[in-house]
Amino acid sequence: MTPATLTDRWIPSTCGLCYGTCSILGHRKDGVLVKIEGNPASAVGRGRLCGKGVSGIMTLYDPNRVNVPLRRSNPEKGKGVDPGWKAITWEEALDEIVDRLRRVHADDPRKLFIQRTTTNTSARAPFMMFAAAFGTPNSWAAGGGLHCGNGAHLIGGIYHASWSLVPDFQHCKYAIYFGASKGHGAGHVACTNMQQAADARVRGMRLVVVDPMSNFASAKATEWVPIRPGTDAAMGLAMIQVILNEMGVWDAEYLAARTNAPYLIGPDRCYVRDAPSKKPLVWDAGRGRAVPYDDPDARDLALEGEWEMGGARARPAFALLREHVRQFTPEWAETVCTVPAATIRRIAREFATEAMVGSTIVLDGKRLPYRPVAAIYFRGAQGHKNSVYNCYALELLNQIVGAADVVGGALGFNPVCYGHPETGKPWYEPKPGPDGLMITGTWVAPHLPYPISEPKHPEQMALSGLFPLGMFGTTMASSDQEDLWRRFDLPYRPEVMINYGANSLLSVGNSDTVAETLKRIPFIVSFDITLTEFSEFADIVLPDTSYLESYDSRPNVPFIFNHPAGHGEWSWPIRQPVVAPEGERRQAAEVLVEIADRVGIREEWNAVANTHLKLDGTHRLDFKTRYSYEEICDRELRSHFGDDRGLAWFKEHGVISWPKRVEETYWRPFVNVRVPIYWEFLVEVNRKAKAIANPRGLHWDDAWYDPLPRWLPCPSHEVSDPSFDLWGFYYRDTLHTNSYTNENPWLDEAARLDPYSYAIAVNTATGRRKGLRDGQLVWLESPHGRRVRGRLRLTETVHPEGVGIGGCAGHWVKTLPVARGKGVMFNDLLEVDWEHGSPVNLNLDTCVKLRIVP
Ligand SMILES: Nc1nc2c(c(=O)[nH]1)N[C@H]1C(S)=C(S)[C@@H](COP(=O)(O)OP(=O)(O)OC[C@H]3O[C@@H](n4cnc5c(=O)[nH]c(N)nc54)[C@H](O)[C@@H]3O)O[C@H]1N2
Ligand SMILES: Nc1nc2c(c(=O)[nH]1)N[C@H]1C(S)=C(S)[C@@H](COP(=O)(O)OP(=O)(O)OC[C@H]3O[C@@H](n4cnc5c(=O)[nH]c(N)nc54)[C@H](O)[C@@H]3O)O[C@H]1N2
Ligand code: SF4
Ligand SMILES: [Mo]
Repeated sequence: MTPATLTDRWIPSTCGLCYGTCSILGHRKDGVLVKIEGNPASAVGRGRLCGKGVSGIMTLYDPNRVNVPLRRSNPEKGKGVDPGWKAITWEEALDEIVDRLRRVHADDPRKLFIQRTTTNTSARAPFMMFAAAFGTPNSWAAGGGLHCGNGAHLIGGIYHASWSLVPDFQHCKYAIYFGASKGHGAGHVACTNMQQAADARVRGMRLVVVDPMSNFASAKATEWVPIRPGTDAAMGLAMIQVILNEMGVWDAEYLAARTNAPYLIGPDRCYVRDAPSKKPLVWDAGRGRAVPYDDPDARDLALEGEWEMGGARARPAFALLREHVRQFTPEWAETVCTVPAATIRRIAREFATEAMVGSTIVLDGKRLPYRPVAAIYFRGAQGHKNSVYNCYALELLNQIVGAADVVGGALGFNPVCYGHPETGKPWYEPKPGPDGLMITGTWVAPHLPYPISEPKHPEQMALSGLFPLGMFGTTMASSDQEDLWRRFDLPYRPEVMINYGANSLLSVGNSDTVAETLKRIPFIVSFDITLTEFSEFADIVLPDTSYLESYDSRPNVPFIFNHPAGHGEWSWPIRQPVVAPEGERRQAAEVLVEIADRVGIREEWNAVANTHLKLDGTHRLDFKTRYSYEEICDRELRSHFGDDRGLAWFKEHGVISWPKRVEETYWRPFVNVRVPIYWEFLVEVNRKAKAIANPRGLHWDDAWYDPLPRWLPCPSHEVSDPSFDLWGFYYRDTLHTNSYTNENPWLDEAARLDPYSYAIAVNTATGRRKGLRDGQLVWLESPHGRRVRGRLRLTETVHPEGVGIGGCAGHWVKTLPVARGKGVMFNDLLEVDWEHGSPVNLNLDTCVKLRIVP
């Protein structure tokens, strides 16, 4: 121990036990981390930590951490097959990796496949940058995005210029959660939101939770509404029908000024356009004629009516929406989603009444729209084949009453930022794009949610060229991957895979399918902190530092990913080592810098870093020099906060904070952009994608590409064998993060004390009817013949048709002795193929029809 470490210090950093990235203080005594607490100086967490955050110390000091590079000696790969690990030196490991990568780079860079976990956000920038510098379009986050974000982030981006949304906890009076637990068991910016949700409860905010199981949000809610999995759009659409047609409530001013509701639609379902400018037309009732949507003199844009335009009839998009939803009566919805029509009607009425359309409030001396209601959706509602329509339909609830990014409404995570008062950085705001519709001011995925790119013959493993609404696709690990690739003549196959942490064996779908896809990849490198089920398939494992031993200048992926919404402060924290790394562990980002250099892509890497991290002026990297990742972090911080506030300043202070302006939090009235309540662009996307897919024999159903949302069934809703009478779904346990923390002994102990964490929850009446007992071991069987076993918990808190399974459990490797054999591996019941993916964004369907076999 050096004298420098023989100290007693609290070191500010960032939690990495889930993507919530709460700011922490690590108490280091004589070089040993003895305690983790929340950092009250940061708006991210506000000094609070969840139980997982506190337990990070056990992950850091896990005796099963990987400490040296490893090479497999057993060429045979398979689930449960011992790789025969042999320790090698870093030099040997890097030589072999670089040799492979050089060959792939020279031959076809697309043969490199990169996988990273969303759980530790520090992977995001360096691995995305490496993929871009290397020239491969093939990267994904395993179960991340595929389960939680393809639809939700797309809709969040299109409507809020944000990754996702939360209620304005400070002002909202009535929030409805559809399959989300933000501010409770999981979700984004968890710890700040938990405090804010608690304060909102004290203030009297009503919370209605629509969920097949009464989980962590429902436990604190005013009302739990049990719903059949995968049917949220049915309930959402029926609510819209009640609000628009039974109640006749909508926010005409907002819809006319900030959405495409007034755009005229012709019989071809497309915009009627102005001849010279090609701009969509609206009907100016003030002047009694059609004008381009952005005509500055237009006074009264019509939302309803019908006009003859160039020999055809044209109607405003809003009129079409109103007409479209008439078919979705609450009585119809009840047959689909099982929520009683009277309940749907009541909740719709409560929502629209509480919205107080037309009301305003004065904050910071500014008169602002006040709509204290929010419809929130996330993983539960979006994790389905019908992901896009579910989120689209639910978001329209916010849109029709004008409750988006205004006081009390549904808030995106910080889509507008005017920067630190001294530097004006970071600065971004949404801007109008094609046809006046909003383009996000900042974004973290490779492509923007809008404008939607033109479908092209796909040349990516995920076929993403053909499915421009998706982030990630099932074909990265599907059973029909080879068939689909052949159909589209994919000109290469993955040859090298680099993984950062993600455990795709557990997190994607059934592990047999995922294993088969991995076995076909000739060379796999995995950066790991412990040896997981994924590591079993690796050729080389590199010992990574954990979040408590690493640098990151942007752990919260500023700011739209994991920074609290709502009024208050901006905080930009960093992540820094709380203790020095043990053994030969090296931070993956530093290793990537070295690999990039040795492969010969230093210039590309530096160029990508300049744009990705928005380095400016003297902080830009010149192409010839090699910079350590730590130095790149320093330059990013100085670019934003000035030369006095580089990494050294942040190591000392941990976080920089400044007040939010009201125009940033409640930006909607201040930024002149529109959002689409009618997805005209889908007509063209469908036409082009279909023209490419049909000749390749891919079954194409236009119903998924309607410009207005509808409910379409998932495969689980179409199973005809009556013996499969239940719906399986999963939920996050508040005690665990995905498959990661099952190995943490404190969290495992807590989970073993919890009756539900590792069990199968079934409704008591359903269980009794089947003659099942609480605590009994049973098999769950899918219509595809997949089976998992677990212990039953009979409870009133699950939908009578539901089978609720906590977390992402079921580890089998000996190197995870705490996690091994715990919990139920729900994903082993899921198919991963074209049929079980969304034909719009390739999201995976995560509900499955089941039967219980004692
Ligand atoms: N049944 C079920 N399936 C799910 C989910 C679920 O809740 N239940 N959730 C879904 C969702 S939304 C997501 S995002 C995915 C998540 O799926 P994954 O991305 O696979 O995430 P985790 O299961 O959390 O596994 C994270 C892995 O990263 C490793 N890790 C953690 N920190 C570090 C680090 O600093 N360095 C390195 N090298 N490795 C590290 C951990 O050891 C762990 O193995 O799973 C999806 N699948
Ligand atoms: N404690 C904890 N926190 C986490 C994570 C974690 O693993 N553990 N993971 C992080 C990640 S990667 C993500 S993506 C977020 C996800 O955060 P959430 O969106 O909150 O994730 P879930 O708990 O998977 O799903 C929310 C609810 O949806 C319900 N649900 C399932 N199917 C349906 C359905 O068809 N319709 C409706 N209405 N509800 C349904 C579930 O029962 C659950 O209560 O959390 C993040 N935070
Ligand atoms: S919510 Fe996530 S980031 Fe925050 S303390 Fe808990 S585990 Fe850490
Ligand atoms: Mo996720």
